[in-house]
Amino acid sequence: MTKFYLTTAIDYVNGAPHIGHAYEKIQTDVLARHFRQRYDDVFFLTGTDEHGIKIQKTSASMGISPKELCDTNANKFKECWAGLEISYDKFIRTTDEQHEEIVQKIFKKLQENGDIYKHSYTGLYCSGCESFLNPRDLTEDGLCPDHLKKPEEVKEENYFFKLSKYKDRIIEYIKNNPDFIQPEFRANEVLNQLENIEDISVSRSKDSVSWGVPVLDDDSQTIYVWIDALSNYITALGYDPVNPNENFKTYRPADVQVIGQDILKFLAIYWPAFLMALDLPLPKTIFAHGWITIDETKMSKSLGNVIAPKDVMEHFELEHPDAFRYFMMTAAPAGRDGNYSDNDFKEKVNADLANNIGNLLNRTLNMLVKYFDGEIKAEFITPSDNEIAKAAMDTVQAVKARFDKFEVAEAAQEIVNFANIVNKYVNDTAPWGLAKEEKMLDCAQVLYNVLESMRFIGAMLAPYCPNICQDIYKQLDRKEIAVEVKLDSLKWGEIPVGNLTEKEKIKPVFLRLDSEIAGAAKKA
Ligand code: ME8
Repeated sequence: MTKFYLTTAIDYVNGAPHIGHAYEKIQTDVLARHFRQRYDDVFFLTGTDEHGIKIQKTSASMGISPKELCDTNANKFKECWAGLEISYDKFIRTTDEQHEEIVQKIFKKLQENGDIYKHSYTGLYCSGCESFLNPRDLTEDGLCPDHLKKPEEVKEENYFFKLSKYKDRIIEYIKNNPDFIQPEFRANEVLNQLENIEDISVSRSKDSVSWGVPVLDDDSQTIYVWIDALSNYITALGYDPVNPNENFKTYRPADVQVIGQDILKFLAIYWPAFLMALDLPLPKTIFAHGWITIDETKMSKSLGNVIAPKDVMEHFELEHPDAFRYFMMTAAPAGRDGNYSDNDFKEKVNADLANNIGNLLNRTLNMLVKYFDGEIKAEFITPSDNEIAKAAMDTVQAVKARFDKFEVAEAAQEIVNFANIVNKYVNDTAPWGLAKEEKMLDCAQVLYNVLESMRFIGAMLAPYCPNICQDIYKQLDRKEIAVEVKLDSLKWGEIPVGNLTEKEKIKPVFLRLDSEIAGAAKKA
């Protein structure tokens, strides 16, 4: 049995989901759907991070309880993921009773192991980061560099975790495991941060933060939100420091944990240290994706430029999320920043999904009907060592290699490159010309090559565009579900002899988005 366990960051519920959150969840979903096409047992975890000072303050300013705010917003995230067809296996909320209980036990175990001690402390706390900041990391004006807000001076007696004790082991682990931090260029950043690492405060007094998990046997202290949040990756599998659970053993450690680069320190330093302290194996890869901007501007409530996925879906009157999923996944190379604009979105999906892939299928099916009554004969079936078949098989290997490095945009580009090759092949061989010259067998074999190529494309692209690819499969009269096709089972020459289609059945799998559609949606 091959297993694959992937996770996302869990989102703070002090606001509603936007396309930055969506970028990460779609990316992890595409990975999950791809690896389901390769492995026996894939477990995909996502959820929401519901404790801490930000939620306490936001709910207070709205005059509702923190739990009410969490329930309302956790539902917004769930609805948003449903609309984007995020195929998670479990959605964890850090307010789940079982999670809270295990977080307390984890904290207790760290205390018993001597990794946690009490200490009086004065520090600068940024509620945006939910973290103490080092004075040397502030801007010249004394602001948090990420949130541009003045951190609050906090004087408290807190529990501290001996992070410094694990520093050398983490450095060694990063150096010995080049796959641990991906993309690789992020590893140096983490190694630099590790140079200055000190013990960290892992609780706050209940008077300052009441919305959180209380320390067992000391409810004057609330467990630090990052211990609480990071633990979700093991509590969701049923980890219990006292009673081990089989399900936990099946999936641990995570194969890839997808997060934004802004929280890399927490995942690549704090999290491994906690796991080492609990004597648990470290995840194989932490993958840090880049930042998504809108029209080249950082999204912010104050600028009023925050876009939710449903804004895009409604604006373009999309029937399903495929085009949006596809665009987001191609918006940036692995680990780099990306941008959304209505115009780029429209151009990209029109070029790749409508023109390149959709038209290729459509015109080929129309020629099959026109010249051969929509029927495949035995002599049309081409050998698997022809150039197009070889390019198709090579593309499957290239896509798999890209996914092994979590290069989702690059994998999509491999598929598009293959579609380009097939388009060029059609233009070069000109099957309509062959038909005119009455070279009917040559013409039929070109069409067969294209249809087989489309079957390969449908399977490889399905993790990005499950609906469009299912339509491709329907057009090809396939009985299987495109997104469930096992990539290693893809063999050339499987479109069978017989009637494949007829005029009335041919439909475009993706209609070009044009400004009229967008305009009409706007007016409505
Ligand atoms: O950080 N572009 O929650 P969060 C790309 N609760 N990614 C973005 C983004 C953008 N514009 N905005 C946010 C937290 N993200 C913690 C995580 S994990 C144990 C706890 C990403 O709601 C961000 O990088 O602020 C993070 O990975 C995720 O969305 C949740 O962000």
